[in-house]
Formats: sequence, structure tokens, C-alpha cells
Amino acid sequence: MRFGLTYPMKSGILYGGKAGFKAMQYRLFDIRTIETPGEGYLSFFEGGTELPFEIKRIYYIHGTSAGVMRGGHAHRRQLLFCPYGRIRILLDDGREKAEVLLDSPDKGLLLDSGLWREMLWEQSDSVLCVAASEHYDEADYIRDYDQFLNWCKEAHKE
Ligand code: T46
Repeated sequence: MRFGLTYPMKSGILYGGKAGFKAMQYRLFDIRTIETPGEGYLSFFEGGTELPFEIKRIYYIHGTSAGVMRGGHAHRRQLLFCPYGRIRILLDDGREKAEVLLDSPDKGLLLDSGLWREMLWEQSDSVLCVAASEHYDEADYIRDYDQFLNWCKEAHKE
């Protein structure tokens, strides 16, 4: 796997983890939002300056019913956001688990490399958008949980 040695993220850590353990590497991100009175809102972010990576790919998941769980894998850095609806993101760094609810268009979730994630649709037709640091490459994924735990053990020795 080509995750490199970025584990764990060096800054912006929200989750403390247990004493003596390194923290899980995710961060909530406020997406800048401007209201034009009577006309709604415009939200935006820029890669490289606001995000800790240049954006190489955008993808989005739509047409998903409430109750559906997607994901079940780990891979590279990206920003997740939900411009419409309500999606729960379940995170796992091999030692700690955490949950983040994406339920507002101005809320983003930055994930560093090597976090296992699952996404639960709590509202039908919620849209999950992702700005990714890399082009799509299936070789960047760990899709087997036991393999992920083994990878974590090695990464935590760093
Ligand atoms: C993630 C969560 C939030 C492509 O061909 N190109 C792409 O850029 C992506 C992202 C996927 N695919 C293909 C691979 C599979 O054949 O689309 C199919 C569905 O992908 P996957 O099962 O990985 O989808 P999710 O919803 O489980 O996960 C996706 C991202 O893959 C993942 O990186 O963090 O959304």
C-alpha cells in the first residue's frame, strides 16, 4: 500500500485518544460560506492553502437510500462534505473509533491517510462530496479489515 509515513497527522488533531496513544488523524473543517440575502448561500474552499493538499479529484455519491452503509476501507487524504442531507461517518484508526455527523453544507471532515471509514446514510438522497489528494488508484485502498489492523500495527511503530 502506498500510504507513506504520514501516520499520524501532525496538526489539527481533535481526538485525544487514550493516554500514551497517538491521536486519530481527522479534523473538522469549516467551509467558508457567504450569504447573498434573499438568494441563498455560496460555500467554497481552496486546495493547497486551506486544505493541506492540492485537489486532484472530486467525486460525489448520490441516489442513496436511508439506512445504507458504504465504505469499509482505508486510503488517502481527502475532505468529505455533505451539501445536502445527513450522513454519519464512522472512523477507526485501529485503536480508537470515532463518529462525525455531516449534516450541514458548511461542515467538512478532513481525513488523513490510513483511516478506516464507513458512511451511514441517515437521510435518503443525502449527497456525499469528496475532494481527494490523489487520482483514483485501487492500489491505494485497504479493503480488508484484518489487513488494515496489521498495517496500523506497523504504522504505529513509527
Ligand atoms: C471514500 C468514500 C467516502 C472509481 O472508479 N473512481 C473513483 O474516484 C472512486 C472514488 C471510485 N471508483 C469506483 C470503485 C468502485 O468500483 O467506484 C466504485 C465504488 O467505489 P467504492 O466502493 O470505493 O465507494 P465507497 O462509497 O465505498 O467509498 C468512496 C471512496 O471510494 C472512498 O475513497 O473515502 O467514498
